[in-house]
Amino acid sequence: MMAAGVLVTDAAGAQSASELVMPPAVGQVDGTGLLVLLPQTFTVPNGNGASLTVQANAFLNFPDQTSTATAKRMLETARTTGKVGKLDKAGKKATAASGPAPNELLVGPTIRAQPGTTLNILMGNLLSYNVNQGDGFMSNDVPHGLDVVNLHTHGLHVSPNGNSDNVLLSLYPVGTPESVIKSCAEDMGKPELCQQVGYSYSIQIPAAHAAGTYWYHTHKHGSVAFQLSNGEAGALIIQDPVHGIDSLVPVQQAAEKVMVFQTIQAGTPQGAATGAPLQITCAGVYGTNGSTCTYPGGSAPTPISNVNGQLSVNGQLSPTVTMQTGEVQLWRVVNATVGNVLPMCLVPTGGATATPTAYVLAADGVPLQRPVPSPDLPLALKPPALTPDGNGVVNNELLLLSPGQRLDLMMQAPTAVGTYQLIQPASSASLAMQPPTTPGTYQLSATTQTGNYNPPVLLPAMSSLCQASQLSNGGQVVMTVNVVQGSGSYNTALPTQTQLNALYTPATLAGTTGVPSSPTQGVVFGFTSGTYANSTGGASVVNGRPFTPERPQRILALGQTNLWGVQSAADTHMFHIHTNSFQVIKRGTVDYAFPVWRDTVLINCAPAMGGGNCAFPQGVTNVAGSVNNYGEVVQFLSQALDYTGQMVMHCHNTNHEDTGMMELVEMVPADQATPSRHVHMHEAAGAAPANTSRGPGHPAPSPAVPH
Ligand SMILES: [Cu+2]
Repeated sequence: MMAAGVLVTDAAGAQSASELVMPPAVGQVDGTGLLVLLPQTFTVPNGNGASLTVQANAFLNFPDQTSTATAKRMLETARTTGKVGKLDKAGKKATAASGPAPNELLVGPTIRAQPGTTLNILMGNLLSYNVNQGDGFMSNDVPHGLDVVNLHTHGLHVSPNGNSDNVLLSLYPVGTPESVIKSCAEDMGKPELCQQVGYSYSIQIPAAHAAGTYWYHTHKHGSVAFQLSNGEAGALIIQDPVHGIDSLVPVQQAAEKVMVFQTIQAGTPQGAATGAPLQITCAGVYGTNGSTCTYPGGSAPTPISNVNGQLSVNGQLSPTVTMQTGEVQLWRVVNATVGNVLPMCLVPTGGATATPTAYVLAADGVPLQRPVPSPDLPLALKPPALTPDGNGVVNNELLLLSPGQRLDLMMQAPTAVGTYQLIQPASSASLAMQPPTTPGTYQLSATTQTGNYNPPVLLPAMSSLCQASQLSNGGQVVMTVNVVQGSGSYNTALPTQTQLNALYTPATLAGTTGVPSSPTQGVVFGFTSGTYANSTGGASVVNGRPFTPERPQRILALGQTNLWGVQSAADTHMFHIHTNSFQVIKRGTVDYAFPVWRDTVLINCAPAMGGGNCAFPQGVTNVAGSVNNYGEVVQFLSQALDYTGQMVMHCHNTNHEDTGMMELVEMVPADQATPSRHVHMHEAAGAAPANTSRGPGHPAPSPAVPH
């Protein structure tokens, strides 16, 4: 396999100016990886125009041991003196003959680990305490604490407690007043959850852990979208040479491409000098409504114009990936965007006809297993099925890479040369629903339907997805794939489905005894401003309540099989739960052809994906008053296993998460749980409206002493 950071050359040996560069490997000192946040100025290369200069609070990348050791020293100095030194030249910059140096990319470094090992990470927060960033402010339904961080290992089945995958922890920046740390400790009830400048994580990965692509990012409630906008995310790859996809010869021989898709929402502050670096600010990320980003003791935020909304790949805009004719590459794709759904299809351009084929090895880090087809090949993604059956639902499910999700793909180039584009659709409007074709009265619910209206069409109709027309509708090119005439040796082989079926995955729940026949865990994502089922403004809530860290909002008994039913009252959401993956079995009324393990799943809402309220498509009315008119119900099976303790479930549209669309979930021993009860999917509609006021929060302490 290709090592990270190696530049790709095409058949002629010439490197494209905009060839996609891999993120570097995480820097290590004595087996401990370093993730250190520092305000930095980045050049974001643009294969389709002028590069951007962006100031971001991003992870430092380290080209060598010297720079890693330097950063560690700097972190220790900051911890003891409260002063942030400067990185020496070796620590900040490496030079390369051509193309951007790997350490200059606005993306987190890649972490790799094997099952049965411990991930030791020293996280450094060298950002500065700032009342204008809400750093001393606590509220559960407005963005705040933009310089306060922690570490989440998204998708890993590891402990959520102590110094493991604990997102209740706050790592405060340099210069945080004692009083702020103290009030954090009082709020959380545990002083150890309130740390400053540096924190050592120790995350034990079980010996039998599914191997594939995961990711890490900062997960401090109230600032996740802001931090993802700053590129505070990277790939976390679990490799298992015995039981993982890494054990398969075609995978070993394939060139590996790690692709971290991000939304770097940088813009120009009002009054900024011409040519000044773009900035990522609260107002730029969460909207220009001044009140959202005004904190006690702070001043009103500067309005931001022209916020960049284009997806970057490994910190690069519109890069190119070169493939040779017939080549099969290993693509490890991560959707680390703030909240963008990205269709994983390559669109032919410039007269090309054949299209590269994406074969799915793993979804959300777990090898995809299913009945062996003929010919014996892994599942190949196709353009969306518009009236899907079980197979079509699975295809659409995998095709629409949602925020938080990953895919491990074998990408097979056509046998002829050609150019292809990965396209970000312009807006939710371009992903509009297909209304029923026959007039009539239709009913939608979790369990019943009349007429010929079929809830599966609540999947966005997507008839224009995977077509070049997306570009004329305002879509943007995320990445170009250039297939050149092959020469020399390269991988053209694919593994088989039979081989994938022999790899390690969690034990299946579907079809086992004890599986509930109706949902035992019900979730409705919605909002509290105006009506519950309205996407405009207010707190973002789960079952009518915004997040609170004070008490668990849901209890899961260890070892109990739960059937979850999740739907949206307004807007599109992405359900994500920590610690334990789940097996998706049904969307709307359609059973999946085979269950798929995920840790994040898209929850659609008619009539459009990515926005709007769950109004029915044209001609569809709700004829039964007692049946809610929310979006489709997605059902999945899950068990809390191995770990007790508190973790979270939330929407991975991180704007929603930061404004309250999250629950504190506690996993308890089986004998301490209250009996589960069956829930009605629409019961949350009657829940009391949540408090949408910001509450008193905490008075802002005096400004930090400058250093
Ligand atoms: Cu959401």
